[in-house]
Amino acid sequence: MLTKIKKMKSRSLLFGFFLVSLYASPQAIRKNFVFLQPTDTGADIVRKAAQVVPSAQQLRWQQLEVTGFFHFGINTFTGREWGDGKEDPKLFNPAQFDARQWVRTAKEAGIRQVILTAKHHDGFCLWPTATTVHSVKSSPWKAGKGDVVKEVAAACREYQVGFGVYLSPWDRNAPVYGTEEYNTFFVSQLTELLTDYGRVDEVWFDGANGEGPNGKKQVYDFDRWYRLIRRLQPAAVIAIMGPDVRWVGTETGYGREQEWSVVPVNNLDTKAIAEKSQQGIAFRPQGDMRGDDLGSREKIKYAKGLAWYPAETDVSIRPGWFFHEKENDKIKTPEKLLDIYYNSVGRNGVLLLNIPPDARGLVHDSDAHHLLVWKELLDQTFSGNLATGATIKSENGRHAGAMLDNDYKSYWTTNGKDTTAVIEYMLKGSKTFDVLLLQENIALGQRIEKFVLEYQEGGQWKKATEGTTVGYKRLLRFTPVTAGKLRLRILSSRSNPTLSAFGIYKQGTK
Ligand code: FUL
Repeated sequence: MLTKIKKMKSRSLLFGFFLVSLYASPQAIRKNFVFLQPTDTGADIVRKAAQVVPSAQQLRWQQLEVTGFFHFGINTFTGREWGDGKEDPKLFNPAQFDARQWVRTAKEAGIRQVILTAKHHDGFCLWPTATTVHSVKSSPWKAGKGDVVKEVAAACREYQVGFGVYLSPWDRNAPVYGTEEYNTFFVSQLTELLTDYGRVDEVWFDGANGEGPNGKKQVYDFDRWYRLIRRLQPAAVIAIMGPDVRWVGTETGYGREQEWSVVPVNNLDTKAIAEKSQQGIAFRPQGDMRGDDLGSREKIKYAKGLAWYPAETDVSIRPGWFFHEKENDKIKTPEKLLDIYYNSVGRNGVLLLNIPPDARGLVHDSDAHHLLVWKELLDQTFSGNLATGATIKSENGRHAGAMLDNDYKSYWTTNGKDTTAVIEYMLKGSKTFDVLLLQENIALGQRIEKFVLEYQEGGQWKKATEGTTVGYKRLLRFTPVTAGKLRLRILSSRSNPTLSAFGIYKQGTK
């Protein structure tokens, strides 16, 4: 518990510094950050907020929706969650290791990208690095000739699943940890990972550090690391202690009810941006990333700048991040995973679900089973949109059909400067449903602030559900409703609202 609290503290301290990347393309007009001026009125700020858009990497990442984590390493063999770096590499010996089974299982569960813990806090490297002997090279596994990173990367290519690496900044084994030399050591490790294994889609930097009061203090040269990543893997997003993706703030799998991808940053520095933009790297603003509300009008009104910094919701399928035999009966049920899905993906976040392979080097059967049943539950609900074929009436809007065409890029929006709208749907007959799906076209920003879904019964409009933010995806569950006529009222938006998708579904029916 104490370690957890320490960890949270150090993490939130580190979270005081979060970062914003510059838009890669120099021609791009819209950016993923904006400065606010002291002379800006409330209306100016709201307008500017609506113009902040994701970078190309951020947009691609958001559309993945469900991603996976593989926590695997020396802890898998010691039963610990945080190794101390003194473990004997000889303990590492996954006799039935099969990276293809991991990735195949993930893919079957609907996971579109996975991140491997190439090095956790214990410093043990899952690839035969030249930087230390504390690696698979010193283990009996494949007589020291194995390479977990290589096999996972190859399996990802085979199954067309994105590939990411977790490289823990905190290293309890490296003798140079706590000195400037560590930054160079870390750069060498990153360079190996980013050059020897093909395309890398995500680099995950953990904020955890449990050194305690007498522990080693390390100043991480994040700027140097980001520069390297941008140069070697320009398509990758840098997550958590990085400029592109923000930690949602908990490890429960539940995001915020109101989740804004545009959040305030309070130390945007024009000079630093001008210098660093030439090198095409990231800059480092500050702000709180853990409150209940990060981006409402109230929150952005005193900001110095705003940035697109979307939430990643990480959670483990088991109580721990690493595999422990004794937790085999504590695997999250498919129903729990479903609830997590609604509260992460359905709340404008990307789900990062951890599936820790066991000491054999395989995803355990029970985890695999829960994942597959979870996927089935999702498919049962989401494979058929009950609004398909509806006739849509939107007096002050255009391209209404785009909401139902299964093409994210096409979208409905309002005419002129209208920020509110009423959209009516005449369904193809009467339908029973209990889930609403909405998607804004975030390539144009996140705008919707308040909406209500109503249905007609006996000539009266009745409320089915309501919400605040939408963002990339919003899912809401409610008591089943049977109706043939619906209307969505957008009550407030920061600029012309957009909708790429509108869906209604009945839980548990194909
Ligand atoms: C935390 C780490 O301390 C855990 O071990 C795990 O890797 C989790 C995803 O992040 O900060």
